[in-house]
Amino acid sequence: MAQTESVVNYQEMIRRKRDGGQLSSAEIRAFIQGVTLNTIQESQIGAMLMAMWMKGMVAEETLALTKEMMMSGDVFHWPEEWAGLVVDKHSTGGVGDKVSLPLAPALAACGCKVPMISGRALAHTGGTLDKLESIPGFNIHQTVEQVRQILQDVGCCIVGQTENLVPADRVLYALRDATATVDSLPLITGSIISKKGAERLCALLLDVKFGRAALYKDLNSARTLAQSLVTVGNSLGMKTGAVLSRMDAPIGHCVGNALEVCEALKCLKGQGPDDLKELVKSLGGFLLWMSNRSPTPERGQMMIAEVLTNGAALRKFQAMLEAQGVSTHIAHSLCSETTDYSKHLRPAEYQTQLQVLDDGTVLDIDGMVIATVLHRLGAGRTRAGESINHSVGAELLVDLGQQVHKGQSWIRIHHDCPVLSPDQRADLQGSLIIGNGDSYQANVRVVEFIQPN
Ligand code: IUR
Repeated sequence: MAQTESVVNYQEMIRRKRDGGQLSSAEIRAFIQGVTLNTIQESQIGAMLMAMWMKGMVAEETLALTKEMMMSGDVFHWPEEWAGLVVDKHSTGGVGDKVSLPLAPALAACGCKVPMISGRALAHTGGTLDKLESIPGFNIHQTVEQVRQILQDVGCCIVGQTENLVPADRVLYALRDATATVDSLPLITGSIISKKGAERLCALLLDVKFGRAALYKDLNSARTLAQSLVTVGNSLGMKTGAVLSRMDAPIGHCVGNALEVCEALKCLKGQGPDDLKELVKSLGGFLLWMSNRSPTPERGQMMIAEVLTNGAALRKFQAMLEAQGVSTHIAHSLCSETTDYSKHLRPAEYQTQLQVLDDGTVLDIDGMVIATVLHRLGAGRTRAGESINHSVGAELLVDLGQQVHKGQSWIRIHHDCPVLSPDQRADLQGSLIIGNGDSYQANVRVVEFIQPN
């Protein structure tokens, strides 16, 4: 990338944004070029991020920011015969969210090409890449050429951001974290959509979570983010839609990297918890419809259900594991009906079960509390680059709405330290809400769909 102007007055640009002015597309280009080429001081980037956070950005500025970020490095190019087939989804992050693992191969089994570029765990949210790395040999690092070859041979891959894909985001994201400017609508939009734009997708579905264990706690603010993402995605030429989905209790029964891989494999074998299956079918159905593979979202859901039960999605997952470095023996064993997962995914040293303290109905399970305890036990990371323990996790032994009695085990914690502390036990017990069954209302996860415009 060549800088268009030799001298850029960043100070003046920061002052104008600080004072509530609007930046032109040329100024935003100069700012992103400075970030990418390292010709702007880090203090100036931090100041600009704070000005953007405080004053916000109008739609034209957000679009220009996203476009310039997308063009700051490599963009994928696909063979012409894949026109209309290349799809992906992005989730804003949740607890127990292993949807990508069954969804990518299910879409591939329905004829799509899915170049899924995923992220790592940060704070309480899990990361798809960390989950997959609990499988021995799985290599998230694939070059642009390797991604193309895997899509040709298998139809889906799940990889990390390649070195030169949206390099501006790498710099900005780290500085947003350091300057308390992560939660800015235009900056989140630029970060998420620039990476998806660089994948050159024909259709993109965003799973924007709201609730206790989500970035946005209420439906309205999640909807505002979803609308911003959908608008900018469509302006960049991708057919972009969004679902708003509830993120209070964990998705499925398992939280923690290796345990979530086991649960995803069960889903691919036509088993697994209903809420996970529903999410995979819903998101997949919308994507098949958006990419004209099915006449309606409902028909798309049926297609996804079919490949989850007839083994086609499981065979794609097995092929993807092998293409990304897992030995044929391990990939085959994990994907067989009678596998003992603990032979390949290291179990934690200890397991502790906690018991229900009262008779009643399970009204709620606070996913945020469970994630926070697991984080402290080593399942998550606080800073980028920290290592994590793939074996730490939790299995829920009860469902929402279930009638339970005092003394019944409701959660099994997998941990490598010998005992849970009294605080950890108390926090976990506090996350289980037992009450009168008459007040229980079953909540669907997906509450709204925002159509491509
Ligand atoms: N995921 C991203 O890719 N970018 C962001 O800014 C956030 C989540 I928040």
